[in-house]
Amino acid sequence: MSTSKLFLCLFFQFTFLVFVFNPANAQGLKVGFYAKSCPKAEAVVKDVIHQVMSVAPSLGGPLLRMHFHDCFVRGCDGSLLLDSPTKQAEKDAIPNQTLRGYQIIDRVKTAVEKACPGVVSCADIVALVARDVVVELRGLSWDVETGRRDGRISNATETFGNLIGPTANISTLVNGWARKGLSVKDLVVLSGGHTIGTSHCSSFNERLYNFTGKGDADPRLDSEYMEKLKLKCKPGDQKTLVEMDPGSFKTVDESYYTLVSKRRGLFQSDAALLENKETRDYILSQAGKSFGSFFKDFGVSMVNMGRIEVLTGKSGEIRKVCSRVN
Ligand code: HEM
Ligand SMILES: *[C@@H]1O[C@H](CO)[C@@H](O)[C@H](O)[C@H]1NC(C)=O
Ligand SMILES: *[C@@H]1O[C@H](CO)[C@@H](O)[C@H](O)[C@H]1NC(C)=O
Ligand SMILES: *[C@@H]1O[C@H](CO)[C@@H](O)[C@H](O)[C@H]1NC(C)=O
Ligand SMILES: CC(=O)N[C@H]1CO[C@H](CO)[C@@H](O)[C@@H]1O
Repeated sequence: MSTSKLFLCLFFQFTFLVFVFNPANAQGLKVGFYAKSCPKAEAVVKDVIHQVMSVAPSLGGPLLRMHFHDCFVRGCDGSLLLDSPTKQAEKDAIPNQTLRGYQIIDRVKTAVEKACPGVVSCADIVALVARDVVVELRGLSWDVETGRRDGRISNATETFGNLIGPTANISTLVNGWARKGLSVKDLVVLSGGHTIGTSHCSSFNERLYNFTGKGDADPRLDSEYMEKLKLKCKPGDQKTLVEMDPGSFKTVDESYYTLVSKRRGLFQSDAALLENKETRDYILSQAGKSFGSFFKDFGVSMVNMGRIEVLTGKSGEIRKVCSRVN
């Protein structure tokens, strides 16, 4: 074999290997996207989140939820983080009024910018932060795909119809998730995010006091649990916070499924998961199991969610400051 032939052969073998083993997915994301351009990126994020969570673990809930709200409106492009002088950005829309923790994302961004200016997107920071808070709250880690770029548009109106509210029934939930390329399994697994965090009474008050507009209660809610909730949430209460997974709202565990199986899910959208065979079977399979598949499933579904309508390659930009476009 001549040298040139040998080279050609090696070249083909090499391209073949790259082709087969390049871990980039169809959307252009891959695990370790910053390995060369900013090798410290993930460690810096983890470090800041570790510090934050050691003093304020209750920020875990809103920081996990942030990735969900970002991804469902205009894809995981950091558009949720943009400020609007006229209050018409995603973060100004009603479902976002209960979000918080933007200052933590800014803090992470500042630290990352210090290590490698202009390299790491805000959209990726939100995805990495979601993983790191779950790990801090004793969940299982997963590899986060990175390479997202930041969008330049944020529009409050787009929040409606894309983000599904807590009164949604099972068909609205399944269809809404399918529109984002997510499966019924992703729906039931990611609803398990409600194993941490708190909710305002206003997000479920009608289930206690005015379910069909006739001063009645939601019959799907366990009556003993309802009485407990009524002690905390008075009619019309907009402000009080309740733990979504009482007793372990700062721990990622399977108890969300135990609660839902006992008709103690907080939202109608949680209760609705008992009304579809696949979601119901999953709930029953995890309820009461301290080492069920949920822990691993969660990472898999988070990766799926993190792929929604992403901007990669030359689209979008790498924002310098997460709350405004460059
Ligand atoms: C299935 C559709 C979903 C609906 C209808 C829904 C709805 C809600 C609502 C109404 C709240 C309470 C907000 C408040 O009153 O303060 C909440 C909180 C929360 N949600 Fe969801 N959610 C859904 C899916 C998800 C997903 C996919 C995740 C993440 C994987 C998630 C994570 C959270 C977390 C962590 C909180 C607590 C936030 C805090 O502590 O401030 N949710 N959700
Ligand atoms: C925001 O989105 C709505 C609904 O898609 C659209 O009608 C409106 O023109 C958009 N606003 C801006 C400022 O782009
Ligand atoms: C679910 O809710 C949607 C929207 O509110 C409604 O159009 C639909 O009829 C409901 N489906 C069921 C099965 O109740
Ligand atoms: C219950 O809902 C109905 C219909 O939406 C409304 O007219 C009524 O004022 C509500 N009652 C209370 C106590 O909020
Ligand atoms: C956290 C945050 O930015 N919340 C905003 C949500 O939207 C309302 C208005 O619609 C703002 O007042 C909040 O500041």
